[in-house]
Amino acid sequence: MKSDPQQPQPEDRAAGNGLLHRRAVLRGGLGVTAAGAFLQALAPNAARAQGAPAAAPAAAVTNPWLRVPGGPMSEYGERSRHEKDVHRTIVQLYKAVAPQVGWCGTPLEALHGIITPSGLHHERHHAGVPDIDPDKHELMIHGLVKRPLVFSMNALARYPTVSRIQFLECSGNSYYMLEKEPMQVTCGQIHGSVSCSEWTGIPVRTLFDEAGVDYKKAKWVIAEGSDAATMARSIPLDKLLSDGLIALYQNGEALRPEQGYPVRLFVPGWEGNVSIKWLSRMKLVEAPAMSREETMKYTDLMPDGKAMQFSMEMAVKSVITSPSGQMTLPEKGLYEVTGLAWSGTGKIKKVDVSADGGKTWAKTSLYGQELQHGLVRFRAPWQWDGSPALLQSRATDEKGRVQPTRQEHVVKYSMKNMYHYNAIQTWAVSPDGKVRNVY
Ligand SMILES: Nc1nc2c(c(=O)[nH]1)N[C@H]1C(S)=C(S)[C@@H](COP(=O)(O)O)O[C@H]1N2
Ligand SMILES: [Mo]
Repeated sequence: MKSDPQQPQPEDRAAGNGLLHRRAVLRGGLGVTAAGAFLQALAPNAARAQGAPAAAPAAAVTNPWLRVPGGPMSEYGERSRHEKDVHRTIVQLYKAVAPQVGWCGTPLEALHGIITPSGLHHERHHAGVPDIDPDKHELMIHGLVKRPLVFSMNALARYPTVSRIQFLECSGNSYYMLEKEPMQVTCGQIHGSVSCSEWTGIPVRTLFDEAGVDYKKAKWVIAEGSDAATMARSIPLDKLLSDGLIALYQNGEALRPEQGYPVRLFVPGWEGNVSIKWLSRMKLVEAPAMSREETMKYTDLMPDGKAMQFSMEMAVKSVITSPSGQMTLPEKGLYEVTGLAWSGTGKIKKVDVSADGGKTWAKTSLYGQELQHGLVRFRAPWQWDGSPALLQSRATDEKGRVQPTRQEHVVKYSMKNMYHYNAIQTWAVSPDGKVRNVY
């Protein structure tokens, strides 16, 4: 019997319920291979591109932008006005009394690649975004040091810098997944308190060496911001010496005010809360300060009612960003299952995806894997046959740590613990193409 070129061949299948090998889709030209035939079905205009006569006059010829000159240059660019639907969703828990307190997640479902545009970076402010004049802002390093130092922003700008592409995740990210019923919102509204930028700045070690830190005595650093919350966290000195960054720039330009302009601490792979924005001082001390943010907040409630402190490393995690919650697949056929993976404990080694709720798993191709604490983009082709599917992704890091299931996560902590949720996300696709969050 002749095989149907529209259908994937047995050797194209990577796992159950339609997951394909990437090579099956990428090899060969349009219409030549079986997978090429699916691609052609996705692009009804492909025939025109291949030289076949167009069925109707091409609309492109009558489009006004082809006949009149376009707009002028601009001094600072904006995205297309047709892209305004891509935005953060603002959450204000105390809107009436404190509208500036809250957070807004990155719309992960609308992103491509691994860099978060600065205008879509997630935000979390405890007392709003201060409007800081860099000429009046200073950074002080003091405590267990030989020479307490105060830096103007102009002085900081003269130090040697390094750049790194790294994620920043709020430890409260995904806590909506502890709701009794799965919330029916977008991927970004649940998991979007993670973003990834190219951060440029001065290694913390450079400034600590200059201040002459008493490395025998000092064990912790209290970092404080100059927003109205004067948020402060204690951070182990060793961590800051190994990769802490005094960040001045984000994606090639000065930090955005929302991200800590003119200077923030950046602590790679650790919960966002310790990356103090609007950084004004770092005090070298022997023991942690036991600030509000490390006693009543940002501790992990355990099943026995005790709370664990200083669990600042972010765990291995991933989420499928497309298809994802609130999307509708228009028809059966070929889709790319894609998403993001990250880990505070090491590089991402692999991400597997399942279309049958975890019964069978397929490998994905990874982009950004070489980055230490970057976001990794994973991709796998999926031929949806119109039947119900349960899409999942599962990340493994280089130390062999594997993302847990939701069931495994919720028994590890108290159900009231708000932090460090990293379980596998399941998106259910129903025959009408609707994608929902399910447990
Ligand atoms: N000074 C100060 N630093 C801060 C905060 C803050 O409110 N004030 N929020 C913290 C929290 S909880 C997180 S998750 C990150 C968020 O950084 P972002 O807004 O750049 O995403 O900043 C941290 N640093
Ligand atoms: Mo946070």
